[in-house]
Amino acid sequence: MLFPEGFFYGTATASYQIEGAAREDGKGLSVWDMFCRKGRTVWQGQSGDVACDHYHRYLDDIAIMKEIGINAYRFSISWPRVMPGGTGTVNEAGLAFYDRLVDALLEAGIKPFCTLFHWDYPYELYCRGGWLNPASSDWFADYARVIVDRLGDRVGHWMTLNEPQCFVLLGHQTGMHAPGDKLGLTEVLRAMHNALLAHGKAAQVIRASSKSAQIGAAPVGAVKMPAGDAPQNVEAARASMFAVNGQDTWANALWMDPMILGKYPDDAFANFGDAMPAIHDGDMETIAQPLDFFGVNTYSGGYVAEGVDGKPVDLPFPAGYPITAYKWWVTPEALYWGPKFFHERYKLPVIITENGMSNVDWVAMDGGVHDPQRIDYLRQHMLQFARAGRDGVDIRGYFVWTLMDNFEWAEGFKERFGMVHTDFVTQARTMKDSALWYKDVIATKGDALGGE
Ligand code: IFM
Repeated sequence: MLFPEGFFYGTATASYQIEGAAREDGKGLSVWDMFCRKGRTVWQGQSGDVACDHYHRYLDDIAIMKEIGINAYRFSISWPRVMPGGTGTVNEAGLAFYDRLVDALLEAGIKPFCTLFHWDYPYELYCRGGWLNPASSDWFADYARVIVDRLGDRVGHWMTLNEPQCFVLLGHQTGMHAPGDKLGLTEVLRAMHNALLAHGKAAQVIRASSKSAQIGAAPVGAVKMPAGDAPQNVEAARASMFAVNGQDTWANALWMDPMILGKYPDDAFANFGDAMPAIHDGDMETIAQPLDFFGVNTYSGGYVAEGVDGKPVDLPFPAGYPITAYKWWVTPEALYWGPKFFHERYKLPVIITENGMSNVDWVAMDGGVHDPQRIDYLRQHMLQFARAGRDGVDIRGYFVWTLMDNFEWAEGFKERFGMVHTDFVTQARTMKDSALWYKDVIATKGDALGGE
């Protein structure tokens, strides 16, 4: 068997990318609502106002998941839908939506994996300083408590933050994502520290409510792979994967070491100097709550070899190397080396909380949506993940990003990552060939993947 008994064959989505209903039932504004209105921030001026209209069509979407045979669904909660101002008043209508969603998932035999935060930050809190405000982690803990109190009797798997690297760095350093700020390093690292504190405090809230809850996060996993299996290149890739080079704020260890090992890496202090955030007594203990799994979103990796000076060097990709529609390198081995290195360092069971690709898909003359590249991409990545499992990595689940084509942030609806095609004019859903293929993979418990 390629995958262990009880393996989660899942798919993942995020609230702002699919729900729509941006102004309904008392929902508050998020930074993404505001960012999309700014103009020239998102491809073709698009927004998630309607997106996949999942808020109204969730039952149909769950029926599609059931048809595919998915046994776990990772979704996120829109914080301002539940708490329009970010703190204080709870919007019962918004909360009730997630109640219905969870009930319908369970009814369909699908385990709910709930992500507390996938980027749609309450605009009201942004106006109060957002992630730079020292109270921001407490705001998040209060919000987490509302969600856990309501859904904790039925949701067993939780992720605190989705890709904190993205919402902190793309949102506050490069300005490519909401809220669109371009702050200096000191402020950016302060936002990082507050987000990490938010993770820790939310994990405490979940644990206090249920000892058996399975808690993790879903950071970006930037994977380094050795060029060939030569031991010195494997060592170079391992070292590179956890190094903080120069001013690289994306470095894995900068985000993951605090969460799991309870400290920022030494090279972060050496490289960032006094831009590193003030660390108050107890902060690192708060951030490093015991976790039950290492969730990680991985799409691609880079090759590394040992250089002449013995240090790791990043290798360029050869001309014509495979890329996705989004122009991301196709490197299936990332799902072998990534889980292997993360498991060695953090010693937690690994769940791939996102993996997938954008493709140029449309409904063909025969009515189908033919996406052989996606099938091949998913197949190769799943096989590499299974290989990590054979090599001793405790692999627990794999979530395809994503169920259906949706709002791909600054790229609008241009990048189609779904296994299900969405017609954004009619909201018609069409299962792509990859959905039918995944159905087969799940029904055969991975056997349909064949060999490497
Ligand atoms: O669509 C995003 C998702 O929201 C976070 N991870 C990467 C995906 C593809 O870009």
